Amino acid sequence: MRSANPVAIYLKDYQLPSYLLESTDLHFELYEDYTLVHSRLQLRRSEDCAVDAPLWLHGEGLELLAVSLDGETLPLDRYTVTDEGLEVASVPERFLLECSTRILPQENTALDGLYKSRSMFCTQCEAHGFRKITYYLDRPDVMSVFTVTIEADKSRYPVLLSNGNLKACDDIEGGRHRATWHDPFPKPAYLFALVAGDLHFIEDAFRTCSGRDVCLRIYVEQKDLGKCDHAMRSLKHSMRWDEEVYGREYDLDIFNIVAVDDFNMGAMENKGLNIFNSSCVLCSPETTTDQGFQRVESIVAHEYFHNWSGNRVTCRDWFQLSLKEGFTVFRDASFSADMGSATVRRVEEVNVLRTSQFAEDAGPMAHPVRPESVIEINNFYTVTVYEKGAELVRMLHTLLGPEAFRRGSDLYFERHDGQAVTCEDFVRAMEDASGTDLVQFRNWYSQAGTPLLTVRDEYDADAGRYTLHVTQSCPPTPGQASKQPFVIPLAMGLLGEAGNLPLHLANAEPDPDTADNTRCVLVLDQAQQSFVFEQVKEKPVPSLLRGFSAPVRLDYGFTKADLYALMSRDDDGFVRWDSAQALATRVIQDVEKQIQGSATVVVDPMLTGAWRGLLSDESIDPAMVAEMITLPGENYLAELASHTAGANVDTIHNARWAVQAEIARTCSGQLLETYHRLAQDEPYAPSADQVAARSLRNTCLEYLGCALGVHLELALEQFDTASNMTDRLAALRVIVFYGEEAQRERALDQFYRDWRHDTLVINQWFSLQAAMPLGDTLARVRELLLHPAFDLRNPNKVRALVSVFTGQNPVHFHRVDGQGYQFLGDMVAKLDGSNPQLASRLVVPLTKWHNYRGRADLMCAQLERIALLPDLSPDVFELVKKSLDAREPAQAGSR
Ligand code: B3K
Ligand code: ZN
Repeated sequence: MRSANPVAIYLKDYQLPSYLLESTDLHFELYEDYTLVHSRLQLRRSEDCAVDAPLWLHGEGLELLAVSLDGETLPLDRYTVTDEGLEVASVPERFLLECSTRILPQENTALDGLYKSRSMFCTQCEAHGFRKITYYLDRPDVMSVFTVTIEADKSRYPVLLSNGNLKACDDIEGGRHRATWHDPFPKPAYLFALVAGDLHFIEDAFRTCSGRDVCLRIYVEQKDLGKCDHAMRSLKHSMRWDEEVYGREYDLDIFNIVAVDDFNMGAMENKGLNIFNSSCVLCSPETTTDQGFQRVESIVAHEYFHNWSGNRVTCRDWFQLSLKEGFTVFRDASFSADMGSATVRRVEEVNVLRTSQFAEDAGPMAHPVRPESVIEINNFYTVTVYEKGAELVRMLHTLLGPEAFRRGSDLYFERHDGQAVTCEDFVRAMEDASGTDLVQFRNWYSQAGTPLLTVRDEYDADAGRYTLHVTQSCPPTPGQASKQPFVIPLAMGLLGEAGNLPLHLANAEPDPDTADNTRCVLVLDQAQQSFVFEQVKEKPVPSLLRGFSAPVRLDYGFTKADLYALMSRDDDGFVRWDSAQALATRVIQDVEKQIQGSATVVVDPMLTGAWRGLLSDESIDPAMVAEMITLPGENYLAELASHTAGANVDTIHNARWAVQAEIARTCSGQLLETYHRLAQDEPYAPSADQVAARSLRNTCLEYLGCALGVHLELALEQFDTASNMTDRLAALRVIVFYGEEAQRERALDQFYRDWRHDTLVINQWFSLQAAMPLGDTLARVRELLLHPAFDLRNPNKVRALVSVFTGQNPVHFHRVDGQGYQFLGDMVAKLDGSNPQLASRLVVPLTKWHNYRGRADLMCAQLERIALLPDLSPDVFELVKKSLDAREPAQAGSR
């Protein structure tokens, strides 16, 4: 690794800012080969700061042209410029600092700061992008009122946007024009945004609860104007929902969204000017799947909700990132649950948690929801900070109840409006508003790792007494050898022969708020606890962790018969799904053992019988049936195996495949019947009913296609006749995954010819090929890198091809010859110099080396190779270093 290792910064070293900004005036002159940025910063020494404290401004990659203080050019001996910023010695208590810098947005391939996406200028400043624009106090606890003037060529860049309200616009000489924007809300620099381009918009209006009219606009390229309606509808639903559910009203007179093609993530919540990856805005039935529609709805909502949880109340420092992200993910998840099927949404969330977050928590990058040290903050926009962070807020909601939770959020917003605060402030507001002691709950913020609940039970038939013994533990994680107990809400019920039993918990008052006495929430807060239920007339099956009430793993020792009972009869939709998954997991694991022992493969008929029952039960929401009969994914099965002997990807793949084929064979009658029954002829709508029907129908199609291609003609026909992308892509997937080579190639060619004009659709075409189980997929992926539609500078394309291959095609990525790892090493080497954030995301699959039996050495060899790359970015350095450090000497070489 390079000698000057990047250093870590620590939460414990936080210090208040020495200087504050009263106002920020920026003037941008945009040209084709450079941009000039003139800043006027009105600064003031903060109260507790020493009189002789120098002023330090962040700045990276800037060419300083001029700097003056209170109108006087600063002599050279008054300031120092380094790679990281500008220091000015002996400044007065209050002063105006003016800087002019030159930057090169057209050469900015990192997509951080001001850059060009195709022909337009745009910005991305979170977390540290603003310091690449001008010298500044680029930290979230320094907030300032911004006035921004943008000047550019009028014909190339007719639209000039920044945060807040438009104050003036006029033409100037040389075919140029300028616009001035003013944002009255003080904000940290990470929420600054600028856009200049040849953009067109759709417009709508929203009347807020207090009767103010807000102008809503979505700016896109002219060709995409027809694909903005769903995003606009989603925005209006979000605005109304935040008023109704959280009492939050929008504050400016305009709200703008701009779509850009080159963007490192989904979207960014800049004040009044959200910038979106075009893949998270543009939708049409012809080009976008149901999943795509849902993604747009939830991301639009997420960014909108940040206006309160993030912008009005922001983070004191980046260690507090989950303060805004965890809370906002919880808010967007509740919104999505209200817009569609709540249980299906919950299932999707839990799949992400169990597959990605649990794996992160068990690996070298494990960190608490509020990390204590960080080398590169961009590496901490993780499933732990986002999704586990949201689970923490959800647990607070469960523990306090909806009313007290709402009092808590009201108090939080009221108390901290306009401030930069900490996770502690959030919890304290919840505590103060509810009167609940949350001291121990705070362990969730400071301790990493996924807790394990071990549950055992006893039934005394004579006494009618049922006892649950619950033990909680949490495995060690880097830097945290032992853990204190967590506060864990365990939502549960007891299932009897005829349904859920009434609960009589010994030593507990019945909860007056719940009319339903068959469910309760046990609050675990010790390493070991027992709960006694009286008047239990029959031996029940416990229905545990209902709704996934806490982000934990559960070990109870269910028999297959228990799981079958729960999946068929429990009241809780989540538990029914979870039990179906657990049953399928057991059966797949049985088959894994048979394959390993070279025994004949026998798929337990209990599973196929259960699947037949689900397919025939028209009383269940088809979307739920689809989720229930979809077998657990290979990555999830690998994550489970990592807690025992370690994953063998080939055995997992073959076992899963064998079970899928057996279901297809034994349920073909029900699958066919369901497929035909759910055909729709009304025009496409992304409505819950239609989405549910398509989801189950296409799940059936996949089963039908996988059984040796017997029913492939259904997929071929659906591919030709589909009227929407959901059905077309589902059919293409079946043809490509299970068809013969000629059928597969013909369909792929056809799809490419039909959609070559639409880059977002072609990304799906790349992804499908990257995920192909048959053939030499790696060779295909390498070839596709050279395809004219591929572009290494566009993160969407890199993710569509490379990340889908490394993340969703375990069998080919984990090839026994290590070629998959070598390929990833090559890609990281290629991308690290141009886009470190993207490169560091790509590395993640290699950091999971400890999960894969027999492959760890090969995976680590690539990590070592990457470590030796010259000028490695801090982003990639941090991941690689932490992964290699986690390798114990005894393990090296033995795997
Ligand atoms: N806040 C942004 C993420 C910024 C990522 C910077 N590397 C999007 C979001 O979570 O809403
Ligand atoms: Zn966010």
